Amino acid sequence: MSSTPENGRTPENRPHGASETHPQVPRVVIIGAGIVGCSLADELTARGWTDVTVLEQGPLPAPGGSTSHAPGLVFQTSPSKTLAEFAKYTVEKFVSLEVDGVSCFNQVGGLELATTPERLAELHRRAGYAAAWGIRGEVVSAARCKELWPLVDESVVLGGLHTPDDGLARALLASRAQLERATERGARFLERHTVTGIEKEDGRIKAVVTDQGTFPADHVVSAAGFWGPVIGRMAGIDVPLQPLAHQYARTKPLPELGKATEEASKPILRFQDRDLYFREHTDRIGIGSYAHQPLPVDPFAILPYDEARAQDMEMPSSYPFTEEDWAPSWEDCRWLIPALREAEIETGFNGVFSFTPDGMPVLGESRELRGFWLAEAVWVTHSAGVARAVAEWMVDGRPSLDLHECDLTRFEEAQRSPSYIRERGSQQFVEVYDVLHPLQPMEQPRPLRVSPFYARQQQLGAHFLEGGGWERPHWYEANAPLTEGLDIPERDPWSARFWSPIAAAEAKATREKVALYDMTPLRRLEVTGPGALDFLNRMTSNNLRKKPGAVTYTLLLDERGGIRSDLTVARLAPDRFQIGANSPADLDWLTRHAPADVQIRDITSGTCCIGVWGPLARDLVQPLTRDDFSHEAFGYFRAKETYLGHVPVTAMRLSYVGELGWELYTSADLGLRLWDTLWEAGQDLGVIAAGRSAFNSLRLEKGYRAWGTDMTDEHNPYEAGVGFAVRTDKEFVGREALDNAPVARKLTPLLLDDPAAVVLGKEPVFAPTLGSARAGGAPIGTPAGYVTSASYGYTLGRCIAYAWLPAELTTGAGVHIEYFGEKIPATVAEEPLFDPKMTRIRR
Ligand code: FAD
Ligand code: THG
Repeated sequence: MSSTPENGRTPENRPHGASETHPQVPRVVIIGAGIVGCSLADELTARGWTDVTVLEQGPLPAPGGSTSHAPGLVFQTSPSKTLAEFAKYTVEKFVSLEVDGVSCFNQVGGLELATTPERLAELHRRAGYAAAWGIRGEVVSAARCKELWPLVDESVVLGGLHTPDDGLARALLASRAQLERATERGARFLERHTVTGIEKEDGRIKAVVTDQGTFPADHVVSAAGFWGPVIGRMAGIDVPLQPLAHQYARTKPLPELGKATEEASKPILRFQDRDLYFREHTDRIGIGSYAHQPLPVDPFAILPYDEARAQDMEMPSSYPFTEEDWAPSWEDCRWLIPALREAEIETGFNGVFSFTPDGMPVLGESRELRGFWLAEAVWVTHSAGVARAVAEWMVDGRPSLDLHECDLTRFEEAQRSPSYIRERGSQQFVEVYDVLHPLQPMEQPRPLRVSPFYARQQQLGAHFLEGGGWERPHWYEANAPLTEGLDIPERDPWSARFWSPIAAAEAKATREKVALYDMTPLRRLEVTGPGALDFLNRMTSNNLRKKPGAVTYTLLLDERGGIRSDLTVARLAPDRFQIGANSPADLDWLTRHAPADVQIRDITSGTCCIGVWGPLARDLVQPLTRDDFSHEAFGYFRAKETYLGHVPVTAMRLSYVGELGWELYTSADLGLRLWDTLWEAGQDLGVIAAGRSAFNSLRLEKGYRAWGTDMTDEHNPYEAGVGFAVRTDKEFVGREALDNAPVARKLTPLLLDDPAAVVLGKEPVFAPTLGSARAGGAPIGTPAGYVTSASYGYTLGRCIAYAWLPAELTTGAGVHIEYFGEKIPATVAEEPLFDPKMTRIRR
């Protein structure tokens, strides 16, 4: 078997045994021959993993899952770069696939319509995503929309987003093409094989049991679509998805379509203002609606294929059409497309597919059951991209794209309850076409997780947003009086949402006095045991071989030198470390690699943290303790276990906001007492509570990266600007890859030229083509990259935007950021933008 430590597999998680016929390749069983199962078989066999068995309960090639009736609209544009990349690959692949001379993709283009000013603005924003992720698209006039879709009533349309490379996937044809290609390479597809059980041994997958016999396997991938939870239960693994029915109908032949000969020639059409989409079916129109009430389906109650057929259902995933749910949508269709006023619906059904709590797929290998993979909750649109990523992950140990938004580990325990998954999944259905602000929190179920200071935060008028299930204060109404006299530029209505000028006052108070920040949601891991130091030193890039009391900023890299996370590691005792981490994937990654003499525990729940930061932080804390908190006795990036008043704390002298101060950790039961102790001690100093809005501004002024937003495993430390945390003179995972790490692009700080302008993140950045002639002033140029994080820098009086841009763009270079279709001038700046000499922190 070709797995080596280089591909992320330690000896303990290597697949046991190789197949008898192919001693070199592992045995893979894929459950489900929908578009995902077929694509995955193709991608795996293309990579030489040819011992692939696909088990499908229904008859091939249309086994009765979601793929069997998907109308196949592929709109590539998404706020998520990862989803956009999946979709781009799906289009690229399906365009080149054909069966009997018929292409698997009909590239008719895409058109999204606006009938309200809000939607038109949103389409400009979506055009920005398209430009940022490299998808062709432009906002066009109502007249152009009419040209593209003559049946649309031009008088109600304000404009549209035209994306010429979108189109229709022929999902069943693409399944067949990939099935056939995989079969030629050695894969077998077994129809009418219903999986009934999963056999495991020592935490590893062993075999898949079906009604036709047992199939031994080294790797099993559940590509069972909305049956995922059923397969998951057999494996003892939660699969956080909710199946919901969605209405799709076709009209009778429509004379107004003219003499249609092709299956479709007009762009696929979206009318998001009424939760509708349209496509042609030769002389008919097909219409899908998300406007109806959510119709959740119990995945455990879905009928087997033959029983469904016997009950007059076309297939298990297709429920009878409910007229009453359709009626309002039909009115909306007739409003937009007058030709439908005389038309009738010929057929319709309520088709089932998967919704997750955050709308993203669920991908990856289970840590509890090694060799058991999920590739679930995937649209046709993303299917080939997902299949490629999962195949790379299985074969090479790592996907080439950043998948953290799709990682099965991403849900916290509190986000895995059946009721959470049902509620959130249904909400995703409702919101599928809504105009969503990037900061907009979910509304239910809340509050879910709160810190011990929650009651105090409420008393101070905290405005909470939600993240990872946590209630997080963004600013406090109690600080409103501090805005008096501040010169804060007015904002446009969009960027003014989920924002308050109070954030500016909180930032100022942090720079000038002292503020308390609730850092409880910051993930904390405890690593203990005799092997802990060696283990962490091997897993991360910086030198951790320091005396107890040291805190180190360090990076978790993968074998290719990509940044999996950035951590602070505090050595609290010779064999005991506390890690400040990012996503749940950090725990997963470390646990997978940990030897037997190292224990890792997530201690986030049950503990809490307050950041006390600002020039007066020492004046606040020192009187509360007998320990010496002077700069000499308690240096920067040092940790101490001590008492503040009655409260035992672990104090760490570091600050993500770039001011003097400490992170103070204690157990949850003592949290409120800690807050009250600090609050009381700070009264004479003018202490305030400050929220994440100020926090994000202050950290960007210091240039501190946020993992997952500014940098991911697609980036190496040098291009991300965190090379200072890499010690090339020691051995660690990813070390070798760094010797040839490219730095063609860089995470680049930009300052917007206009002090009143703001952007929010994910906007495209235009730069003049390097070396091009510059006639007639500064040209806008072409999309050269995209913004990661942005925030107004209140201390600087300018909006800061970090962006991935070509490394040739050096300080002073002029660029443009597109915000709602407008090109906003910005300039490459020198970092850090604030306190480059670190005089505020190191004193
Ligand atoms: P499926 O196609 O459901 O395949 C899973 C397979 O697993 C099934 O064939 C099933 O029989 C098999 N299976 C399950 N349990 C077992 C078992 N125990 N043993 C053996 N086999 C098992 N997406 C788009 O991108 N664009 C669209 O326009 C679009 N429109 C849609 C319209 C409707 C009405 C619906 C319902 C869905 C639509 N989708 C669309 C979503 C899309 O169809 C699905 O997301 C996609 O087809 C899922 O593919 P899959 O391979 O994961 O699942
Ligand atoms: N606090 C703690 N752990 C954390 C974070 C935190 N872990 C995850 C995430 N946040 C890590 N991110 C950073 C980023 C920057 C710094 C700390 C954590 C930082 N950097 C200094 C600098 O770049 O100048 C010091 C670096 C050094 O001296 O090596 O402070 O917020 N506990």
